Parts: sequence; structure tokens; C-alpha cells
Amino acid sequence: MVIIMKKVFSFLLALIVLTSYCVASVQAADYSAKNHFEMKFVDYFTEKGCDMTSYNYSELFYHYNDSEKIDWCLISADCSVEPGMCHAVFDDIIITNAGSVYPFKFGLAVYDVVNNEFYDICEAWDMNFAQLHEMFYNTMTDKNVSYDYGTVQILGDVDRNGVLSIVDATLIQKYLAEILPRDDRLDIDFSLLQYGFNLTCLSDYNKDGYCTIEDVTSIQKRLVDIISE
Ligand SMILES: [Ca+2]
Ligand SMILES: [Ca+2]
Repeated sequence: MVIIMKKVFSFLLALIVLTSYCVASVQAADYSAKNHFEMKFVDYFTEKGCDMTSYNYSELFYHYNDSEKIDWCLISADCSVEPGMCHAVFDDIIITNAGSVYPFKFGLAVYDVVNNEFYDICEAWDMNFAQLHEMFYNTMTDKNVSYDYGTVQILGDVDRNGVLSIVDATLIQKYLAEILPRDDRLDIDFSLLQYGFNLTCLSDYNKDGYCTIEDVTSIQKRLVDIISE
């Protein structure tokens, strides 16, 4: 009887060890598959004296070098968020924040994997990260990417369907010809601008401060470029 009990006990013990090993393995695999550099983020800002007891962090896009290694990564992260409206214009992307995000403005940053440095997106914008502008546009307009800090709009996308199309150009033409009433919801309060151009209106596609027929032409040209790309 004692021998049987010992065997049962050994079997149960082996089962518990095996189960906990499997759970641990799955968790580890999921963790590394989701975020490669989260601990770098925690260590980096802990060293800078930030309170890291509560934070959000996710990796949105990886850029690979010629050796197929990640050389930079677009991240969305915060250690704290305070109320405070602001907006920024990154090429054709307009971000309007409902909060003031710390440590990165707009909760977005580039992690320079090679040099182990984090750069706020406004700071990174004019640095030489290969394909940053194009990849940022694609990532921020990807409906599968969740961005938690405010709203993302595409310049010229006046029907707000998330895509710049000929429909937008036609709508702007109708506003200008007063066939359709001007849509006040397209106005942008440039006094809240933190980065980029002084836009006053979503329809000001060529970013000159006015909505004119030139914006319609600029959108049409852009659409031709998109088709030929
Ligand atoms: Ca549109
Ligand atoms: Ca304009």
C-alpha cells in the first residue's frame, strides 16, 4: 500500500512539475513574441528616476536592417497621463491628444535598438531612422493597431473614413463651390499645436494655412502618386 501511495505521489509530483513548466514556457514565449524590448524600457526609465510601478507599453512596428535584425522599433508607452489637449502633425498624420503623456509626447517613441536609446516621436521625426515616415503613416492608419492616447486623422480625409480618396477631393471642391455647407468639424485649433505645421483645417492638404482649389489639386496629385507607387 505504501509503495502504491509513493508511486501515486511521485506521479502527481511529476505532473505538477510538468504542468508548471508548460505554463511558464507558454507565458515566456507569449511575452517575448509580444514585446521584445519592454525590459529595456523599464530599466532605461528606472535609471532616469521614473516611477515604473505602473506603466503601459506596447511595440507597434519593427524595422529590420539588411542583416534582418531589428534596428529600430516604434513603441507606444506611458508612465503617466495628465489631462491636457494638444495636437501634432507628422507629414499627413494629425494626432490630437486628450492627455499629456509622460515620458513621450503623444505616447509614441522610437527605440533605437543599436544604441539602446529612446526618442520621443517628435524628437525622432527628423533623425535618420530608415523609412520612419512611411512606416509611421502605415502603422498609424492601420486599423489593427491600437493607439490609446487620442485620435488619429489623415490630412485631407474630410469624410473621415480613414483613407484619402477622390471622394475627399470632390467633397472639398463642393465646400469651395458652396454646393455643400462648410463642415466646422474639419477645423483644427492650431493654438494646441506641439509639433509640425500650423494647420487650421483638415482640408488644407498643402499646409499653407488656407483651404483653396490648390488643396484639391494636391490631393489629386497625391492619389496619382499612390497608384504609381
Ligand atoms: Ca476619405
Ligand atoms: Ca491649402
